[in-house]
Amino acid sequence: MRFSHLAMSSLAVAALALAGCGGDTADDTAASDSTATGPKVVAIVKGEHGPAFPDARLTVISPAADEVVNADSVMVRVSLTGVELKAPTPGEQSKGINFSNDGQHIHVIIDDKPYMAMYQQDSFSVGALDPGAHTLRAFPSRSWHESIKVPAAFVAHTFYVKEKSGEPKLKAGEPLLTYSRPKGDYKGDDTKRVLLDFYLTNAELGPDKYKVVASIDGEVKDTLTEWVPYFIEGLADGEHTVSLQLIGPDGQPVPGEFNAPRQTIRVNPAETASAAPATDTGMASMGH
Ligand SMILES: [Cu+2]
Repeated sequence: MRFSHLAMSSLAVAALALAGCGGDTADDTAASDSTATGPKVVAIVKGEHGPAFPDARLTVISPAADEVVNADSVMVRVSLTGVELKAPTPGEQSKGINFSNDGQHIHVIIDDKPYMAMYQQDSFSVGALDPGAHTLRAFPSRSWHESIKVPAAFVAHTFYVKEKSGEPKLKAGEPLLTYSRPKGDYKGDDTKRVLLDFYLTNAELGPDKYKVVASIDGEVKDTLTEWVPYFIEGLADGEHTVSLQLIGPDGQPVPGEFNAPRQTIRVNPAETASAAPATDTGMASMGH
């Protein structure tokens, strides 16, 4: 037992060493087929749905649709049933991916920013926002940040700060792609399998239907035709951009403010490194 354990450890160390050296050239990521699995090849691997929450239902009480908020700090208040906030999701320890020690939570997205994690139903501040129109999107997630893909648990609407000005960016009934993960910083073992997860509204994925093209560091990695969680493997240390593009059944990009989201993440950032890009700060530090 002892020897085999040691052998496994050595292998793991060797794999880490391989992953750590070289591989900075963009060219070695050209293999987009998932059969290539060297440590330097970035691949997107299809995952399985986590435990189901068929009764999940989320209502955003405030800011309500079209509400004009007259406060310096916007407070979010929701009603969530069918998902217990702060409870661990069964299986979180064995998935080998990052999860929140604080359990199940709600992903709250303002405009096109990275989500903020909300662990309570009220008194959640999303900070100060510019006057005018904003978009709020919210949905519950398992402790490992996989969205609960139940239509009644997803909310998206426009609200206003201080004044009813600006053009609402959400169009009712139109296909909507909502980026959720990956987000922020990943460290240690959490870097081996990084959850790629999004929410889809008014669009069904399929080979002859809508699709999501996923790119990493500007290179197309996969065309996703199933609405399931995915995992990114083989990410080298450093900063990476993850971008998604919703494609219509006609093969063309789907118009819409939110249908080509992009976020920057960091893998094993040096402790002394400067903060992530401005769009990510604050959100990332609010954690999980
Ligand atoms: Cu989360």
